[in-house]
Parts: sequence; structure tokens; C-alpha cells
Amino acid sequence: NFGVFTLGDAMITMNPSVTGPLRFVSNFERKVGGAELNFAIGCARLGLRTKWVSRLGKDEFGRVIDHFARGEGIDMSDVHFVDGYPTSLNFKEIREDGSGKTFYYRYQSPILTMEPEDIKDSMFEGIDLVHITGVYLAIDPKNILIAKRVIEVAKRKGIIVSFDPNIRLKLWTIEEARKAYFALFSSVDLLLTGREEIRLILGDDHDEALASFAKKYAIDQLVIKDGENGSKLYTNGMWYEKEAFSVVPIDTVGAGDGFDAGYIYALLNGYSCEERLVFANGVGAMVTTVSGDNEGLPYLEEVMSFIRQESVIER
Ligand code: KDG
Repeated sequence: NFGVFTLGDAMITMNPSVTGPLRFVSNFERKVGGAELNFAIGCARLGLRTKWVSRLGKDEFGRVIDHFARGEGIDMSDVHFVDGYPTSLNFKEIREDGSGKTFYYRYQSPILTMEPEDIKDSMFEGIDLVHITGVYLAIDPKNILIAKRVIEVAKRKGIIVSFDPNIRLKLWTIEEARKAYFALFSSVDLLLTGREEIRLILGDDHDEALASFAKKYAIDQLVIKDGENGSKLYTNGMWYEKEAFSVVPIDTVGAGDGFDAGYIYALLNGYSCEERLVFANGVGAMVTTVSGDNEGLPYLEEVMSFIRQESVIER
């Protein structure tokens, strides 16, 4: 059984009870979110041993996140409660087509209390892949140093390094983001990115430009997520492409995190290039059909039957 490591901030996610502008929403459902935690839940549900490294506010909401993540079977041995840093909040606005807007209340997040020295070699025992996302990097410049330390240990131990830029322009500027990403790209083995996102980063999203970017930074697998248009992979000088599954999305937030978990599950389990894309497309699509950032993340047998488009006995 393969082991995955990720680190990042979690938030209480307030999901609106109705679609439309947030100012007209008066009821919310209290849920749990955070890009890396969503990813960790996705991995755990698929059956990967999953370690999530974080800090939680020593408050009621911190307990909610702790219970939730433990309930998913995530390894929480490097998640600690800290005083004086309230758990962050994220209010979501959801439009009719399932797309969303994020309103963060995320100042002095508990994860700011982590230091580079908190990353210890012992945390990587049994780990086959580390996954870092740009959300973590965006929260504080210090996190870039911590991520570098994680990558340094991973490289030394021969662990695969996976990265998702996960641009959040509400957290930093595109210039700051680019600077951080370009400092990491040459250490990345697997880059999972949105099409719009890579266009923002490189200023180009044509196949030739993407391929020469991957070659230049020696990125072994470059995966482009393109929502309802499917996804594609550039590796070993070849492109592979798979169409999306057709679903009726109701909440697309978290689909990219689910895709990443699906791709990584499939990669570690030796799936072919095309099978990885199909599997990841399946997980991503399933996430969009359920309200909340991670509730729609499937268990292994659920993705299997979804990608085979099997009919399920429902009653
Ligand atoms: O990818 C989903 C995340 O955007 C969501 O959970 C909120 O963590 C969030 C973020 O960190 O932007």
C-alpha cells in the first residue's frame, strides 16, 4: 500500500444553501475544506496511506476539522493544535452552473506557526510521494521555505515530488506566484495544473509551449486539467488525452483536488498513461456532483463503477 504526504491549511467551509450572490444567502452548511486536506481525503478514500501535516486552531472549529480528518483515516500524527490562531473560514458563493467564488476569512492562520525545522526526516517513513500545492505557498512566504525543505527530504529519499500550482489570486499576485513556482519547477516530477492556470503562469497553453516547458524543467509528467474538456498528459515526449465524463455539476470546488488524488492513486498503482487520465477524470467529475469541497470524493469501488459507467442497483 502506497504512502502519500501533503501539508497545508484547512478551513471551515461555509457552503451556501442556495445559489447566487453571497449577500442574499442567509443559510450556510458548516463543512470542512482546504485544498490539501481535500486532496488527503481523496487519497485516503481511495485506500492510500495518507499523511496530512498541519496546524489547527485550538478552538471548536479546529476540533471539527480534527474529527473530520480522523474519520477519513488520515494520519494526523503531525497535526497539532495551536493557541491564539483561530481556525480560518471560507464562505462559498455558488452559481447555477456549479462554479464558485471564495470569500476567505483567513488571517493569521494556525499553519503560520509551523517552521522549517518542524519538517523531520522521520515524517517521511513509508512515503512514496509528496504533494504540495500553491495554496500552501500563497499563505505566507515562509511556507515556500518549508516546502523547499519537504522537497529536499523527498529528493534525498527518492520520493516522487508532485505539485499543483492551485493559483489563488485572492491570496497573492500572479508575479509572486510565478516567482515561487519557477523556483520549484525543476524539482517537480509530476505537475498537475489547470489549463487556464498554466496559461496564466507561462503566458501560453499550446502543446508545443507546454512540451518545451516540461523538457526545460525536466518535469517527468505534465498533466493539464481542463474541466469539462477532459485532461491530457505530456510524458516521455508524447501526449495522451482523455475526454471528461459528462455530469451535471452542482459544486465544482474541490474537483481539481480530487483529480490530483485520482491521478496519483492511478500512478502509484501502475496504471497506464491513459488509464490514469480516465481514473482522475472520473474522480474529478464525481466531486462536482455533490455539494461541499470533499463530500463527493469517491471510494475506490465507486470510481471503478463510475468509469465503467455501470448501472448501480439503487433500491
Ligand atoms: O481546491 C479547493 C479549495 O480551494 C477550497 O477547499 C478552499 O482551500 C481552499 C483554498 O485553500 O483555496
